[in-house]
Amino acid sequence: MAILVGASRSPAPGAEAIAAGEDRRPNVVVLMTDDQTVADLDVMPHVRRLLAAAGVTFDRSYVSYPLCCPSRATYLSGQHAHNHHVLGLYPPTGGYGRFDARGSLPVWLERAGYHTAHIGKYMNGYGSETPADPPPGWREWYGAVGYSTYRMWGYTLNENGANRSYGSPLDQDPALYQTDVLARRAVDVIARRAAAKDPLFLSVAFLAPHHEGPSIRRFGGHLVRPAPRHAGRLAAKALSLPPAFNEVDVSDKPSYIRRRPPLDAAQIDRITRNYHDRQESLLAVDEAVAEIVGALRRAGALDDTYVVFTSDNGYLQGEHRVPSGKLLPHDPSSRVPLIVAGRGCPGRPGRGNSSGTSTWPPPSWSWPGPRRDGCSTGGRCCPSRATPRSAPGGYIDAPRSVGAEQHLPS
Ligand SMILES: [Ca+2]
Ligand SMILES: [Ca+2]
Repeated sequence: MAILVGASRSPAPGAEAIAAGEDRRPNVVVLMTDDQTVADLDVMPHVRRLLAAAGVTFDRSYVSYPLCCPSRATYLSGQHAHNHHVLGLYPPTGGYGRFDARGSLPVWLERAGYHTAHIGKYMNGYGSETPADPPPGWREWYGAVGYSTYRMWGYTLNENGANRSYGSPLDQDPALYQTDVLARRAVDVIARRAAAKDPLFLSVAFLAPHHEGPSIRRFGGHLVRPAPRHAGRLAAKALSLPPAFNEVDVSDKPSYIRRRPPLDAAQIDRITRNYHDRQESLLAVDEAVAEIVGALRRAGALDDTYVVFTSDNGYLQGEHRVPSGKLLPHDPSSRVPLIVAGRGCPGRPGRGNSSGTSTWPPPSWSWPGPRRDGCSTGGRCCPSRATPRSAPGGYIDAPRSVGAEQHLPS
């Protein structure tokens, strides 16, 4: 990331230029999906054409803790979980209430003069275990509230301090599909702010392809509902079968993999149906990306904007005999898409490594202004208060001890 921004043709302006009213710092738009794998990009032609082909694709981007809340806390703090202390999804060891948002990315960027806006999912427990108040640092806030986050219809957004509900869970009004509503809000923010004097930091967090809540799944029999216009679109698609799928020889794996029997036909059938649901839900995200890039272009701001596309964690779908889930350190769980498009990024399939959300914020964002408080992921300035056990035999016990046991793969 540092190389990309540093490669910009236009040098970052100095403090003198900003003081003189000539702020040419770039906009940054981060588009984050939830539980998306790298392989899922094959159903996202707009992402591939508008972002990957115009930017750099990091093909080995791994998150350090592949679970929503700890990974998003890392994205917002630049710290590993043993430093930001969000060790799971729920109190007392995890959740939004555990996160010290006073020292986080939007705070640093706002302090540096950025117009900051967040749309969509934030961190688990926001608005359920804590009040639904706009967190520090966000000048515009449209955060998904509590468990309603996990409904494509019938969800609530806290809009700059006031809760607003969209539809009802089982009434699938095409106009109120969550992904589309988030995209329209993003387009609105871009139209108002992308060409403004202050640079824009826009964070858009989509629920797709994460599963919806259990009652929704029971009602319709789908893991996650696509936009009505995409229902059934991928029903005939063959399941992806990477070499790790239903791994034959697991003698090289830790005990929690070795003790799993091979997947049976019923499990593979369920994995296939879930695979179709997840990828169909991503079709609306792909269209949202086209809308967002189009809005930047219309605003005349595309050349002054870095667009980042990534996911908070990946997902297992039969790899290493695990039918579904994340949290484990293995590749499809910990590996995420990471694409950066913008000024100075080569318009060709790039290659690079990244440590995923823990690279945030990129060190080069220190052009005059944003300052991270505290330590970085690699620094030694913050002693660890809680070091998760990471020995192969003990790994599976660490999530249990921090309240994430319900997210262990099934
Ligand atoms: Ca996630
Ligand atoms: Ca093996």
